[in-house]
Amino acid sequence: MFERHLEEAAEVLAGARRVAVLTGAGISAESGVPTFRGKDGLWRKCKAESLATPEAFERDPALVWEWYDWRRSLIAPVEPNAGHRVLAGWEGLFGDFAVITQNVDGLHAKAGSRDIVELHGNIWKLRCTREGTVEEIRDTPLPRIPPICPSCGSLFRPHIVWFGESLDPVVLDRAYRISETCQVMFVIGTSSVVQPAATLPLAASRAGAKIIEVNIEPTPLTPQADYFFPGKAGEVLPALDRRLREKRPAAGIDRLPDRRS
Ligand code: BJW
Repeated sequence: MFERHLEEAAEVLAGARRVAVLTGAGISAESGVPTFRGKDGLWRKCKAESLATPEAFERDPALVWEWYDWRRSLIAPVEPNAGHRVLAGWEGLFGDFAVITQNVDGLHAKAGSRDIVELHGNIWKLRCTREGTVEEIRDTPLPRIPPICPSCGSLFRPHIVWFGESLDPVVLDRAYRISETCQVMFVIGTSSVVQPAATLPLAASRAGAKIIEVNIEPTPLTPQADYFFPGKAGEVLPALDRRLREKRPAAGIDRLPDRRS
């Protein structure tokens, strides 16, 4: 069954020109980055509301910054895994190919993906709470907690979307545009419970895209997916990649003009 579905999904992919991917924490799990939910998830050890909300930051900015410093120290030595690398390799295979990620770890870019939509921000960036200017974080741990904007003296905050905050409308618009114009959408390693990200595959499906889900366990999206591959992203994606590349000459995947721009 798994093998037959793999073959079918590779066939669907081989015939597609516009492919989108939505990723979540599960794709980075095999690199050693903890997920949020589940038995070893971050929210098991600390409450999301006490760290990942604007109210938590207002209450205790130093505590929130220490938590992000700790997370950066976990992520800094980590390398992308086979799942990230397959997606980076697919960028050259299709006319349109974009990775929409909920992850803030920067591993898709480290693997070589270039067209990345970061829905929830980036843990390697900070933003001035007054001026809104965004800067890269170069030092881990930070030399001063909480960090202060050198230009206006206000607090810097992590460039991350917390619960109760709206996503950047430009970023979200692009994510919807990609979702609504793709022919195939992969949904990889996300529990599909956080909005509005969880709506993107539904928008893609409504617009006629095939949905291919890869996760170690079923999610609320699974009943609506055309294919569900139960397994690790770092194993399923390379298996699919092998089949796709066998079909590629016959399927005639070309670089076609980008219809999205
Ligand atoms: C593997 C694997 C392997 C493991 N291979 N797979 C009621 C209805 C609708 C919406 C809301 C509602 N109540 C509140 C809301 C809004 C809220 C929301 O959706 N809450 C839900 C939890 C109910 N959303 C928001 O607040 C968003 N803003 C917004 O909606 O604004 C308007 C609004 C505000 C308020 C009310 C209503 C509207 C903002 C969301 C920001 C999310 N931010 C976070 C944390 C900050 C980032 C950080 O510090 O890192 O982003 S939350 C956290 O969840 C993080 C993630 O990006 C996000 C998604 O998690 P993800 O990636 O799915 O990870 P997990 O851990 O959940 O799942 C991992 C999966 O991988 C699992 O399925 C595993 O099985 C799998 N897996 N190993 C493949 N090897």
